Amino acid sequence: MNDCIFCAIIKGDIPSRKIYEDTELLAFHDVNPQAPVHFLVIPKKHIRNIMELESGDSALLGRLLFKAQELAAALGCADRGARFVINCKSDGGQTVDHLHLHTLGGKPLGWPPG
Ligand code: DGP
Repeated sequence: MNDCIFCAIIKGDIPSRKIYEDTELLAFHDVNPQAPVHFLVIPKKHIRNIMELESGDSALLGRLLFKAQELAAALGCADRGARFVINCKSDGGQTVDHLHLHTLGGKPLGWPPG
């Protein structure tokens, strides 16, 4: 997708603070952190949002979730936990149309969201 910010990050055209990368996944710190730990894990495949997942994406999404768990633990969130969030479309507050899982931790987080 030519106009996708996260595809540009994957290509290296936009810099990011990468935490992890393999052939299918990229993880990087959020540019506007809402907690001491706030990173995103994205599939390199351009999937616009969670509503556009297909059955063939199951293993990819499983890997993505497990990677977020691993990285959250590595960043110190294993004992106290974290929040794992996927925003979707306008009502869900999605601002970047490339599927991404937020991981937020390092402090107690409020609930419910506003
Ligand atoms: P969402 O509202 O779920 O679509 O969140 C998108 C997140 O992406 C938001 O927390 C800010 C982050 N973000 C947007 N542009 C960039 C960028 O260029 N670099 C990084 N690292 N994060 C970005």
